[in-house]
Amino acid sequence: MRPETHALIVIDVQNDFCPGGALAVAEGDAIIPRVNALIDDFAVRVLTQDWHPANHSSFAANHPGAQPFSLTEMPYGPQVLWPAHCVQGSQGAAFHKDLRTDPADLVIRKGFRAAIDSYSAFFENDHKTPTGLEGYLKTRGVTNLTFVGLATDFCVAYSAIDAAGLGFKVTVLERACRAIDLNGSLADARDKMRAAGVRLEA
Ligand code: VGL
Ligand code: ZN
Repeated sequence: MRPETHALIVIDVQNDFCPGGALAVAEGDAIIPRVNALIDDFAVRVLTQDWHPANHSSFAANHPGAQPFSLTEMPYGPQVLWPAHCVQGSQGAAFHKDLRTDPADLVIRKGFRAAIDSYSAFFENDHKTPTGLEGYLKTRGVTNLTFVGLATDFCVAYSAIDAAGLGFKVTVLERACRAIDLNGSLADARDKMRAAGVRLEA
């Protein structure tokens, strides 16, 4: 068991990001046995849950004429338009049934404001509005974070980069992550994580 200064952050292991889901990540469910084993190994465990209202501005369907996976410009910068996913209270937003959720200390929801997306567990996509997770972890004395989950190149990468910027020592355990990989987004995210001081562990 790792010390109380080390937290496992499990990003978005939800039905919509697993095969058959609305924004399925290839082999998204394949990581679950590894994630469950890690949950036993860490004393501090946090789960994140992507949690959007049906009118969320990141959904292509809410932009007349826009195709899923196209880019748009939001007041806070460029934003990918996604298929509708992780709608609050839907089966797609629920955690995968095989994920061991009972041992979680905290479940933090993100993306609940219609006008702004939130990939990161720490800040919304304006890189300013906090989710509160920094305060939770720091007031508990946590210094080291290990990230696993979905998807490597979006919510995992944004969370890991923000965490490094907040002064945490950060590892992304890639074998317990899977990527969307949209137009080279995985290679790009790996470069940016390394540049931010995130340790990538196979
Ligand atoms: C995610 C796209 C949209 C993720 C969430 O969990 O990586 N990606 N919403
Ligand atoms: Zn989302």
